Amino acid sequence: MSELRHDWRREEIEALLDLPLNDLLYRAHGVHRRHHDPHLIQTSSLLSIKTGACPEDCGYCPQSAHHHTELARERLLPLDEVVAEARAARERGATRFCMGAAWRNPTDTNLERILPMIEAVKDLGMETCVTLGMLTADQARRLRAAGLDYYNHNLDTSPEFYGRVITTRTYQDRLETLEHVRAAGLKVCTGGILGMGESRRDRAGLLQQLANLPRHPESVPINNLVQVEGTPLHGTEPLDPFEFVRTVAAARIVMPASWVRLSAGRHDMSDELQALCFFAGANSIFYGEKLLTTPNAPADRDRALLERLGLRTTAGPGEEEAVRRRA
Ligand code: SAM
Ligand code: DTB
Ligand code: SF4
Repeated sequence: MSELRHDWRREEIEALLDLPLNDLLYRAHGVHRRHHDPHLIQTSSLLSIKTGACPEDCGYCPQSAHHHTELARERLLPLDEVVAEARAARERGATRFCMGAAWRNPTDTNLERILPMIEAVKDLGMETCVTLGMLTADQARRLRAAGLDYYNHNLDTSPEFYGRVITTRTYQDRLETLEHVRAAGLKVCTGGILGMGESRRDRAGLLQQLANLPRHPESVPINNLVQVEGTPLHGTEPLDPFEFVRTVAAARIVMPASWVRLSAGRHDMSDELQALCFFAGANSIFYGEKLLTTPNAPADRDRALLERLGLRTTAGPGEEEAVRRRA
């Protein structure tokens, strides 16, 4: 469809973010309805399969070995524990299971242990997603061969602001991992974090990078910074919630067919703010009591919220594909 563009100029996206809120919401919701069923929300559950002691220095992250947080580190979980968690998530109604590891990149030995996890979760009839850090082209192909559906690797912010948040790997490193993921035939999940002290121009820069990838990511997580004591970004001035909504709306406009996920930060968002984000085009959430290491919105609160808003969750990968085909 002609609305799918890959030549967004930063100024155009800034102009969207600058619109009066009602104009921006009206436009985003129109795009949303042309490409998606506006009553459907996709649900993913997260599990940290290897926690803490990460060599990277991401300023937002409680798992970095560079920061002094309360977090207890954990080795890679055994296969049976992972499968038990996936089964529990399926019983709660999640259709995708995302496994995250606090690595700079997996070694080939690490990867050998991840492949059976992917196969076992697939056998439960769930979609699979992993986020393991940087990947080589060959590692991406091996993950695909094991049946992996999605790889999550975030650009996090604009190229200019990036160096203020992370120094141990470059923006280009991240783009290269995304290329390997795409080339292997995996679906791409990539987005960013808002509320790190970045400017509106930085938020436009992040969206520009995402939308101008050779193909739009299938899934775009928009996280609101979860401030954890001991991390360098703890104490950052919180983002105006309307600025968060604006960014979700602009993401919907520049990536019309992607699933935009209202990701970290929902725990502290009001029901009304979340409803506004769904109107602006968010149609996916993390579901379950925990993100990787921090609390998520409780599942019963989410169920009640979706019901109050007349929203329903996707029944599984089949329905998500059908929706995508209509896009
Ligand atoms: N270590 C791997 C990596 O960074 O690629 C995978 C796990 S990492 C925790 C996955 C993503 O979680 C990060 O890219 C970041 O966008 C998000 N994240 C981490 N800490 C966060 C926080 N405190 N608030 C919001 N998002 C966060
Ligand atoms: C993403 O964009 N957000 C998720 C997932 N991808 C892996 C992670 C959020 C982590 C929030 C902080 C924590 O719980 O450790
Ligand atoms: Fe490590 Fe990922 Fe956290 Fe960065 S975001 S410190 S790479 S776990």
